[in-house]
Amino acid sequence: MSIIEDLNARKVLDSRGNQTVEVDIYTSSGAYGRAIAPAGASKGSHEVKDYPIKGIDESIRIFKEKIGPELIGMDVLDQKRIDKVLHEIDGTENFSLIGGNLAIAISIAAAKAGADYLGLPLYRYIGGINTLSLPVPVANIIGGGKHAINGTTIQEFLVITYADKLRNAVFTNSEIHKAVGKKLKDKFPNISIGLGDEKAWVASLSDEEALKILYSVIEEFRSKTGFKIYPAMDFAASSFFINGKYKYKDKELNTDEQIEFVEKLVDEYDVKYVEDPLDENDFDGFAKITSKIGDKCLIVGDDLFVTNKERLKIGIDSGAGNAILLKPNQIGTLSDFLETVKLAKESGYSTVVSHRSGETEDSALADIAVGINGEYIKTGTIGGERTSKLNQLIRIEEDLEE
Ligand code: 2PG
Ligand code: MG
Repeated sequence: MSIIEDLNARKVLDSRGNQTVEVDIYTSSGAYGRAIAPAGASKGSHEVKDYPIKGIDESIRIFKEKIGPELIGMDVLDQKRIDKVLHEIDGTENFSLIGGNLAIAISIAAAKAGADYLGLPLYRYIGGINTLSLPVPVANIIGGGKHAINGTTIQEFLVITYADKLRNAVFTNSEIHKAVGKKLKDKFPNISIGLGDEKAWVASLSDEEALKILYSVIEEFRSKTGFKIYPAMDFAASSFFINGKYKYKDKELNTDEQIEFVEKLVDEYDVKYVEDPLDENDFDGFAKITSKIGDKCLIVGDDLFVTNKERLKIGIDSGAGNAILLKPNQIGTLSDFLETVKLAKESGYSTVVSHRSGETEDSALADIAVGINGEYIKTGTIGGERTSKLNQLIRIEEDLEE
């Protein structure tokens, strides 16, 4: 047992300069855990609420008055009970009273304190002796949507590198990021090329132009490295699904046309991963696209499933998607997160643990991805808030090799 003796919650900054919650937990045995919540920009409407209507200050106030005192005396090793108490104090379906970001910061801080008490790294605490594999990094290279003004309509153009070692995949992805940046600067010599929220390149490109440039660089790196490298895309389609149509800068598509467009891109550019290609409420559309191209491509539900077990069940029953994006703060506690992971695995869905567009130096996501034997991790390519996770993965790889 390691009893919570003291805890604290404070406001700190995320990578966009927005305020977010950090929680510290101290136990009587001297164990300690700290966690910071990230923040989304293209949030799914079915996610838990990140903050109460009155905002982050209200979360902190409730923490100081109610949650903190309630958690003192509890055993940090009893993760389920701690997470249950958070639900009980909140009393809503979606953490709208206390805020999911406060809940997840407490939940992960407790797990870190538990790991510290046992003298284990967090990934080992979560995964035990069943920690067997490392996730394949999915790296954002060109972006737009809600992560960058004047970028592409599709939110993310990413790469998946299957290398001999995780660190070689991470290093290759960062070289691809540089090479794409150079191509863009050569293409637009008189315009400055910027970076979006996730440090992906932002340029005035059509979606297909972006994919074409990415693919040409991938082809170079395939022959240079001998690794299997593929393009991936997060459409975040709900963000441009307006009045029943998918609105691109140059065209408007109905659902069937959108499915055809996705299929065409998948075939022409060897795309192996497509996230949220359709609106977040369109389970039927997801089932249709999965039956058409799910044999050759991951169809990943992010806003569709929002890491929620009940929504994943609907997907499983209807054949919607074959992979799930897993973001701890979409669901609010580590216990809920782990239940969704369990269901995904039992149902043969691929697992992709993911960062948010607003991130922090907290590297717990890397440990969580390894702890659950996640197949993929989507956590950006460059930028300190992204490399904190990638560098932690490199350390874990070294640990597992010893
Ligand atoms: C996504 C995420 C992360 P956000 O849509 O997958 O890339 O974006 O955190 O803004 O929801
Ligand atoms: Mg997404």
